[in-house]
Amino acid sequence: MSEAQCLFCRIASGEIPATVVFEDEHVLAFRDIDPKAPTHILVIPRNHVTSLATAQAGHGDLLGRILLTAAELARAEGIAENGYRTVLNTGADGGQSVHHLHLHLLGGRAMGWPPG
Ligand code: DGP
Repeated sequence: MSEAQCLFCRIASGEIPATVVFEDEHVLAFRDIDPKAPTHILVIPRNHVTSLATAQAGHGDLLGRILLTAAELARAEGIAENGYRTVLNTGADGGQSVHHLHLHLLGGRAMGWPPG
């Protein structure tokens, strides 16, 4: 799929609307359209990276920004004290359905383990 057709690239460009909760020049965070917990936010890089499997050493700073954005949003959502789950689904067996790297921030309820 070309980046022009990528769903999350289109959300990052503003072409497709989303409930954006944070954005800067590097990352965008918006509410998942099909939430699996009271708080379910996706944190994505603005520029296209297909998955963690295709990330390069040069993406290290960006990946750190994504994680730290999730931690900051957890505080803002009031879920940091009780805890939360951060998930990067990667590839077919990982359950990745949108092929633009995204970190799920899930919280507001107790999570089970192991995941399905
Ligand atoms: P994954 O299965 O890990 O690739 O997660 C993709 C997530 O993206 C899934 O939880 C649903 C969400 N999603 C899919 N399409 C849209 C959309 O158009 N808008 C928003 N906000 N979320 C979407």
